Amino acid sequence: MSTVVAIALGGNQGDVSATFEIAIAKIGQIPSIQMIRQSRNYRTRSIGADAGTDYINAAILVETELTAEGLLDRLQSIEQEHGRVRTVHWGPRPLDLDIIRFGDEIIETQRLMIPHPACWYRRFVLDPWCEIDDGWEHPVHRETVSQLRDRFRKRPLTFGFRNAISNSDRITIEDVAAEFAGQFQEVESIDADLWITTDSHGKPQPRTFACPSNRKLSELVRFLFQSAIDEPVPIRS
Ligand code: A4P
Ligand code: MG
Repeated sequence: MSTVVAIALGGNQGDVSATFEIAIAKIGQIPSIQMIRQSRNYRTRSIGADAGTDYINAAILVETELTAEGLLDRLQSIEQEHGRVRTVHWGPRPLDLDIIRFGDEIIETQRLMIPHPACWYRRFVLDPWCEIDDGWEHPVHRETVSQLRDRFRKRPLTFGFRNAISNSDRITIEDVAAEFAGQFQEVESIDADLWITTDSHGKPQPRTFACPSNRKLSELVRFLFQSAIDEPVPIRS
């Protein structure tokens, strides 16, 4: 049985476009993988405190007879061949290969979270993904890839905070409004484009970002907003 899989590529060290070309060729040469489509490469502003210089991001769509874990093993060995040394979380890297979708499966194990938990709000993932798989519906958020992406193109975006402001690591709506002036508007209504909450119980809700209790809220909120609004720029080849 074969499964349609979307893979996100990212990198910000070395000649990333050349690395992508080699990595994509290697993925295509795995006997149980057939390449379907490849997006353009995009230049994207680096997200994360220690993330380093600009990234290049892209996405591919493949079909495979492998299991999700089997595919992850192969992708991780390709990452390692390109000199990935895991030091800082969200740190600079020559090549990052994330499985963003594995058929319609929802997988939550120690090694794998599928669909990728950040895929629905990061423009550097959504824009390339949209080019190759726009009509696929996210099984949790119940919106297609292009619907997820298009919501973040609106200006101003509307957002709501739930419980997040009482967290000991305080970030206020005023802080966010000052930092992202003109791009966001706070609303009380449930129809906000993006919700931030510290309730991480229960199933993830559409458009809601639940901050894990072990992460620094103010930092995560900044990264979240930045990755939701930063416009990726396609690179002409
Ligand atoms: N893992 C769990 N789920 C998956 C999945 N769906 N696909 C596990 C792949 N791996 C998955 O990943 C850590 C572990 O995640 C793996 O061992 C695997 O078992 P990692 O790649 O070693 O760690 P990481 O990349 O440092 O962490 P993470 O959370 O994956 O970082 P992100 O979220 O990938 O963010 N800015 C721009 N502009 N563009 C980027 O691409 N990327 C990052 C990294 C930061 N800033 C960026 C970009
Ligand atoms: Mg990764």
